[in-house]
Amino acid sequence: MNDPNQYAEEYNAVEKEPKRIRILDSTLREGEQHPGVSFTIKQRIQIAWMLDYFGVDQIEISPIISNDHADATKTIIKQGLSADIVAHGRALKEDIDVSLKCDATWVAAYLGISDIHLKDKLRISRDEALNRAVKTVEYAKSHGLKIRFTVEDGCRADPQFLIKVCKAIEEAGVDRISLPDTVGVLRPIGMYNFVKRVRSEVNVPLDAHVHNDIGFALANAFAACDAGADQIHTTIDGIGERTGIPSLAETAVALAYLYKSPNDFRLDMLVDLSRLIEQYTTIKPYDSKPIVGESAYKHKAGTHLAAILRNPAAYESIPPRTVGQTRKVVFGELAGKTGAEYLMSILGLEKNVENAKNVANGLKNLRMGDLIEVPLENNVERKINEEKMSKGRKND
Ligand code: HCA
Ligand code: CU
Repeated sequence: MNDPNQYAEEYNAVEKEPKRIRILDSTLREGEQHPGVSFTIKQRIQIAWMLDYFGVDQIEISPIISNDHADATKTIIKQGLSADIVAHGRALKEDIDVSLKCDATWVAAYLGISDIHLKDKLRISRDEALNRAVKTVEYAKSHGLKIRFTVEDGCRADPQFLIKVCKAIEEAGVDRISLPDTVGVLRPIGMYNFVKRVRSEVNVPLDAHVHNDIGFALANAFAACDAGADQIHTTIDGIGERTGIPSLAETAVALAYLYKSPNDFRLDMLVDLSRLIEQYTTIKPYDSKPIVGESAYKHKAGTHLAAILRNPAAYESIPPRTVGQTRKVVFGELAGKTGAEYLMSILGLEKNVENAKNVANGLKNLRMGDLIEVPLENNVERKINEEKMSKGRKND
């Protein structure tokens, strides 16, 4: 049999050479903007270590929030991790100075450029904003820093002004530009057009920072990459302001499996990373959350059970172990005869078609939903497969 995903992969393979998309993880900055989330210095350091070991390209943290944050930033920078540590702040000299005090080599500065941000938040004119953006980049460059500039709320800004700002900061030597959908109002093709517009006018590498207010964050991040961005902002479990941004797990798995981006991520850490954040925030990812949710690898319907007992790929896109998950079989009212047989084999009961039918009926009549959950490990899987093969397919 062919690779079960072969034809699907042919639909996905739109580019000749997959390009490498980078990840900036902002759990320590955007993530801390999620209601109820505040890490201790120690936790921030541990999260940074784990993110670095996982293999993200950049880790963002905001030293300007408090002395604690500055301490954490300084300590993390001292560790000499492989990932760049990006110190995030407003487009102000004083914020760059805080980052310099932390010995940052990479900084990010953000400035709202939409009319609503200029008028009702910053109370400055377009010219003042343009000037502030250029001055901030020049200031950072004069201190030997690498700087990313975020044109906050950029997709709601007058496109001509957006391009004017991007060109001016490129001229001033900016190293990256972050193009955000700050309030989550773009559909994927809209994000594509937004990024394409900037891409056609400047050569600076582009980041995609997209909010999930309507649930389009992940799709928009990848639409941005199709239009020329080469770095996606994520947080562990997608936590962030309001409904957050793309989750690290979903982004990294999509990059590896759907986009074939040549990264070197330790995907099997994804569940542990999620559990760590759950422990530090007490926010449990919802049950059906992709990759890390409790139900992401549970199989319940009898027809599904019957198929995955023969070949899990029938109902799984990627094997659970690759992301640090465990496959589970749920025995409930839907388990059917195959499920009942499997349950009996686990309990050490002799195989018997009549009894299996009775057990299946019993499960049905109990009507208690998910009665029992059992991890279906690979060795069990192998045993079942061997058994099946030796007996032929007479029960199919
Ligand atoms: C913020 C705004 C920001 C910045 C994004 C970025 C946004 O909360 O400070 O710096 O890339 O969503 O626009 O998170
Ligand atoms: Cu944001």
